[in-house]
Amino acid sequence: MDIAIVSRLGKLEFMAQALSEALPEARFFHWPEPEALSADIALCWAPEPGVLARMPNLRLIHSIGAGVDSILADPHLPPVPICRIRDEGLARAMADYVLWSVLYFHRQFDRVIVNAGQHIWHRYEQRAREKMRVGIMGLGSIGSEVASVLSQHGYPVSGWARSRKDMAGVDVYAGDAELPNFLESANVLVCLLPLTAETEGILNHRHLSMLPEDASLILCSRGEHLVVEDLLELVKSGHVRGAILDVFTSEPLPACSPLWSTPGILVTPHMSGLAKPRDIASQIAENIARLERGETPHSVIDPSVGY
Ligand code: OXD
Repeated sequence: MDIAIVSRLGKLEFMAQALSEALPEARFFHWPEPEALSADIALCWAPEPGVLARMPNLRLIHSIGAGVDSILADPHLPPVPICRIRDEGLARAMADYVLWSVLYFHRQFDRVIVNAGQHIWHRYEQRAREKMRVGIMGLGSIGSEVASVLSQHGYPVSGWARSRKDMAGVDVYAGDAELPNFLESANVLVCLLPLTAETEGILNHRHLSMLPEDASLILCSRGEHLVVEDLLELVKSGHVRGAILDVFTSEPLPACSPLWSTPGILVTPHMSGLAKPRDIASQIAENIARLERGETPHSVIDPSVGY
């Protein structure tokens, strides 16, 4: 079995290393080595468009992350299944990140940190947890975990998804028609949507202005969801209180980006959830074994919806 690792980020040695323990007989090639083009399986992160179409033996494309947007951006994909990573550890880590971020705004650490820098002792009134409604955009495996952790911590939680779902303890809104009502009630908006043509730029002036006064944003899906200038304008005008941003259209975020220095905005380095290479490798190995047995691999995505 020949496995190609195809990424514009260069050689992902850690992936070959983790997988060779699980698949000792496999041979690994890193695109652009010419042998990579004859591989049966492609493990991808941001592949160069057109490369996968040049692999005649390809039977499976596997993302090495939870997202597949960087694969689906290739307009010439061959007709083989595309799988993603679905990792409980990653979902739990993202839930921790979001919980911390919600507490940061709820308990006003954003303001206290600014005051501390100026040696100001000021005790803010404590806002009741019940009055901090958290609105989660995207109720897939990660969004559902985040919703359940926040609800267990006593926060009122709403969720918004393309289609309706039933989730205990979560007020679910669905589709474009219900987006305004969802946004109007969210004191903290958390974006965990997959990146698709429909969701790109969804965090724009129109939608962010629907949030109540003093609401905050937590973004840990993709940078392309956010229209940065619109957020900057709404934070400067005070309509949006602040934001914690973990993902950006260009990563690392360039030093000249105004996001680094705008008061109220905290930048973190795409750290909200990192799956362990060993866990990624064991899911990929399991999917390859299923393919060999003629079974459908786990976590196959639907390219027509984008996740
Ligand atoms: C992922 C990510 O998609 O880390 O796994 O963004």
